[in-house]
Amino acid sequence: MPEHQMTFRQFLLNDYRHKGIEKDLVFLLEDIATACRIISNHVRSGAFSNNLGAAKSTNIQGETQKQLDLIANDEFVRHCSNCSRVAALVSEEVDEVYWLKDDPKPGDYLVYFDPLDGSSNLDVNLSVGSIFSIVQIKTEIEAGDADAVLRRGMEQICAGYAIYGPSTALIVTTGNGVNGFTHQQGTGEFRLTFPDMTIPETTSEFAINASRYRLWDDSMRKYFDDCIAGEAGPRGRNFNMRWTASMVADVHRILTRGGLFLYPADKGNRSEGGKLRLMYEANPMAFIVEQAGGAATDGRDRIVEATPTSHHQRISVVLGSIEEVKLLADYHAKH
Ligand code: P6P
Repeated sequence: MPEHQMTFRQFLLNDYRHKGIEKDLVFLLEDIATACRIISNHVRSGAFSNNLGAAKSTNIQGETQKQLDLIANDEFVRHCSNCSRVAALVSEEVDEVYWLKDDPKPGDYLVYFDPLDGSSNLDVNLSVGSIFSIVQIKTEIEAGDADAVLRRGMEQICAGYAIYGPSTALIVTTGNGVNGFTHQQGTGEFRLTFPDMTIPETTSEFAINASRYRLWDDSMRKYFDDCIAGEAGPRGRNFNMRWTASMVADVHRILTRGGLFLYPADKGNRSEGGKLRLMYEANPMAFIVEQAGGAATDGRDRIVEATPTSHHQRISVVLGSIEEVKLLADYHAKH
């Protein structure tokens, strides 16, 4: 079978044999892929099961939860619980850390996830996704110790996302580059369709919620103004802008054709540290982007080096084509 038709399991077993990933990680990733298949089905049939609307609850972020947020969360919990190595789960949709067993050796995998990212796009039929991150703990931890899950992004052994768009795709890194698999109707397999994804070093496309311009710092405004000034301006070329309000979709576009994604802390969200969450949005996407040859910072420092103080903490996010990430840091230093 040509390499590009390789199934997710064949690819993972190849990495197990030749890249040293653990067999338990292969099984866990297959379970996560199954959860994503099921979530994809729920998303695509949401209109028939009246699932696109709001649940009667809010999450710790104060966001009204969609019914599908809760359904997706349950699928991740159910499938990650199959793996005896998983000690705890951290979900955007659940306030507390979810310890899978209360015994002295709870396991050495931690899984962090946003089960349905961008779910505000569900009722307008735009792409949404699931984001996950897996850390392997190298020290003994105690079940129930909430601080035990405060691990830096550098400790990740795996990160990925599923995008529920015109097709359902699964993008994964285990530290050996980034590979994308498309869900094949009929067989139900995720097949390798985007091998060795890399982000072009330069770009003329950025993604930001420009309605927050009035809240940005001067350096962020100057960078934005110079980009939209086009070829007559200081950048000497025209820029394009995209914003989908779904991080998974924006990051997937950047992985596919380059670009810069920005969600800076601003006067409107700085008291909380920004909008996007470190453990289950910024860290996994930063690991993926760096593995694809891009860069991911908080505007200055690498996101994966950030030391977490709470499992729902937020952070500024700038990620994508490495030259543009570096240039923005220069703007911050100068303005
Ligand atoms: P805004 C979705 O709620 C999310 O967490 C990311 O997926 C997305 O990039 C961002 O927030 C959108 O934020 O302020 O534009 O709605």
